[in-house]
Amino acid sequence: MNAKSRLCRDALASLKESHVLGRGWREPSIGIVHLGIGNFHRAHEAVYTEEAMLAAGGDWGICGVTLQGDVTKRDALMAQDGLYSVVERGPDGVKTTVVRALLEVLAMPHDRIRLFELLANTNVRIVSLTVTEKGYCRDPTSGDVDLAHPGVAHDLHNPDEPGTVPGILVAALRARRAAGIAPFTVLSCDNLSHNGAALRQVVCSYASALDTNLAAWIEREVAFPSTMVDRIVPSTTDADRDAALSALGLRDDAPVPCEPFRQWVIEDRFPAGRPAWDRVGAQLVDDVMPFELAKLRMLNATHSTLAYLSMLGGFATIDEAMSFAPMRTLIHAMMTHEIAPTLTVPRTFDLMAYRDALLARYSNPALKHRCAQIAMDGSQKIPPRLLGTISARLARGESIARLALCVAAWFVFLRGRADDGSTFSINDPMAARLASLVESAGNTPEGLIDAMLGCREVFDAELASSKTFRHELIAAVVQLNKGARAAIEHAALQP
Ligand code: CS2
Repeated sequence: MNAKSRLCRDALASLKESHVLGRGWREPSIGIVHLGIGNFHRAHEAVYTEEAMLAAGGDWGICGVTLQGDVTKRDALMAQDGLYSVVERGPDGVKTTVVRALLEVLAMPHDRIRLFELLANTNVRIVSLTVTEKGYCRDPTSGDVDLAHPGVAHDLHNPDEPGTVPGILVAALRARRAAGIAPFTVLSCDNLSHNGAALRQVVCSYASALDTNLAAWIEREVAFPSTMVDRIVPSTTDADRDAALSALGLRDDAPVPCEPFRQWVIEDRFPAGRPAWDRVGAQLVDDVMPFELAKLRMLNATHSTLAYLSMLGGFATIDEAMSFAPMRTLIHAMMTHEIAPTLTVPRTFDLMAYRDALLARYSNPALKHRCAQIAMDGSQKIPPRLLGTISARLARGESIARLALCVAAWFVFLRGRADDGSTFSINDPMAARLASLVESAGNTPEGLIDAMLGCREVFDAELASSKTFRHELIAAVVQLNKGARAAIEHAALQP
């Protein structure tokens, strides 16, 4: 088969054993519908699920759905029969593996009929999601569905033609209830605290706006287990396509780069059953919270810190930023002195070892994880990653200087200009609102801080009124105005 042949199911038999997750693959039927068919899902849940089927069978094939209206990803994957490569890039080299669990890809709104056909199918027992924080259409203050969200408003007026996550889930659950079919389990795999409960509240509050009896049924009958998901998965580049071609001898237009590390902690509540994820390394637990908080606060908060300081200081990738010694010192100290002390974890969970593993993962020179990718959606990421930690530290009168530096770096980042004068656009669902706040703030640190702290979608009134928080933010902006690298060096020298 010539090198330009496309990856396809007919070519699977020609692949080397090292390029598949295991022999004895039996094509399953679809048991999972996944909303948000981004790179993360394809390198995480899809891999665990294929391995679980290889280990213990089961019809847990995946239908992935993109909600963005763009058919490019659907067409690229369907041209390969849903197949794609996971290109693991570690310090010891590259490992390319073809994943077979993704059987079908749909694009909303084009494929709505097919989607709801599947969601009504009794063999579909799990609907999972990786739609990022902004996909939940949440009111940041109440946690209910944001009724002012244009997509939500549309769906409430057109409940049979939904396009949002709550709209789709409620329409599908309503149809199953009407048909007397047991509900599917709704499995959030996003970086949100209490992600299952958060999604449940959004879905039930949306359903209440349509039909309080339906909302009560969902509340009573539908499981929304929480999870903690972890794998660093950058966006796909041509280098990944080249790696897949050279490894497989087949063209793969949609490979997924990732690190070797992965972790999945899942609340074990699946009334309709689940794949044998516990057989392939996932941890099935009663309480995900300790793992979820540790990951959000230790990994995601330091990721955002690295991203915003790097966007200002001119580091393109996480590993490049970590090669700047004061940055490594800052991140190490942030986890050790300001984040880890706020966490309560099982005795077997060594937070300092977790910290050191994160520093090594960030320093992986093979991954080239772009800071700009992590810097996206700050209005959605800053609250769950940093503000709970800051509030906890303030309540105990403990220092927050490093945490405040990250928040201040996000504020300065919103000006859209790096220290070297280069400019960048702000990719955030609240970009227009944030831009107007920054513009109205003037040039003083106090003006910027007060304008941003007034943004109730991000800062609740109690935290915004903290004199200590405001003082630390102003001090951080004063340092950042001397240059991000200087601010990092200054922070690295603090005890
Ligand atoms: C990153 C996360 O892009 C980001 O915001 O912090 O995607 C991070 O790579 C994952 O949560 C790691 O598990």
